[in-house]
Amino acid sequence: MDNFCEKVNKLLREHEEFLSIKNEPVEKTNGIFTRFKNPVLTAAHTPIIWRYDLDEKTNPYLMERIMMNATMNSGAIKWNGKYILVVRVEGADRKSFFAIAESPNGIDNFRFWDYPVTMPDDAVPATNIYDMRLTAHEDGYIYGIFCAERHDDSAPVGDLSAATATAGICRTKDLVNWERLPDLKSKSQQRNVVLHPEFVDGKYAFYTRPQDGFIDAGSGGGIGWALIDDITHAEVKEEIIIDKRYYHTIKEVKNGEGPHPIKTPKGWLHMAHGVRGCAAGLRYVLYLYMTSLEDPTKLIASPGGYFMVPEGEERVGDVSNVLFCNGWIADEDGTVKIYYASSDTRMHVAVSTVDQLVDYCLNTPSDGLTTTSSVETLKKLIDKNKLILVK
Ligand code: M1P
Repeated sequence: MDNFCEKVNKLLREHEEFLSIKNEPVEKTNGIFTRFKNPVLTAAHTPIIWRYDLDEKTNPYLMERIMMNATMNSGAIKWNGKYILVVRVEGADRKSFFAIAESPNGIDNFRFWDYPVTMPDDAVPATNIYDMRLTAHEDGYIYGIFCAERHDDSAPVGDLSAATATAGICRTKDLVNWERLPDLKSKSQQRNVVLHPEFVDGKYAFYTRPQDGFIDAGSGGGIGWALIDDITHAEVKEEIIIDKRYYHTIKEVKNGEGPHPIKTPKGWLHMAHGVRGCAAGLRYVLYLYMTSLEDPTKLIASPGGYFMVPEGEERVGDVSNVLFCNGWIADEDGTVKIYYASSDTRMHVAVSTVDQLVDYCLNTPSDGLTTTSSVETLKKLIDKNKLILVK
């Protein structure tokens, strides 16, 4: 075998060994969820055939021709017994695209399908698309709602950073062929839009995140809710805020719905991200909340503070100090696999159960919004524990 051929074989062999590494739970847990030692997907997990030209004539140095920068914010679904992530892959050219990775157990051995998703354009093509939330809706389709980003042509000439965020809508029955529907019409810009899995009052229901600008949530108020008459021409006519932002909390600057909520006997279980500002920049953490089964707009549990924050190497990346989750999978046995990205760079999994997450939501004290209230809450727990310890 010639030298080039040997080099290619080595590359493929080493990549396969890397993809096959078993993931292990970390021993320390807080009783709420368990993290795993290795990220489930990094840029290095993307296929060799995406990155290298394997033809000696055109790539004699066996260089990476198309570099991949990150694998992040992924939608998730269980499909034909496999754990599927619709990954936001970002190339070295800063363009994000969707690609599907599947695993037999949801915690390791994720492998990308050979080709990325070919997403049809809307009438006005987007420059960048990302952060898909997947919903297997009761109408029989799997929907993907994602952010479609375009240059803001109303910005002053020369401002090449000004952008607009709109919710793109697509659907599929096989995860291969995607039908693009018109983008969501809304008075404000929108990101972090998610489709509820059931009809509500016979309509499609969307979690929204109205925002004043591309970055600023501004007067947006928090996570919204809108009923849509026709998903093939989706328009937000009325929007109410169901999970508000508050001063001096983990979601002071902005928040956004994660994946669609999980239906539990005690209510809809939601994952979201909350953002606060500090001298180091924005800090994105994950939090949970619950809404009523009878009225999904009614908040029934709002545990105070965060559920999960960036830890260790998760804290550092392209956009540091960020955890972001737009995919989780609840298995038939009640296990929940939470797929979260750290610092806009890599994907991880954490494992919990519906029972644990619901217990966390219903029994974690809510945020009293002042130090006095937090101290009183803490004292109550200490009093209770001291009584138990003297027994
Ligand atoms: O960089 C952190 C996140 O910022 C945005 O989220 P949000 O709209 O809530 O601020 C998104 O661009 C997201 O992709 C990114 O991870």
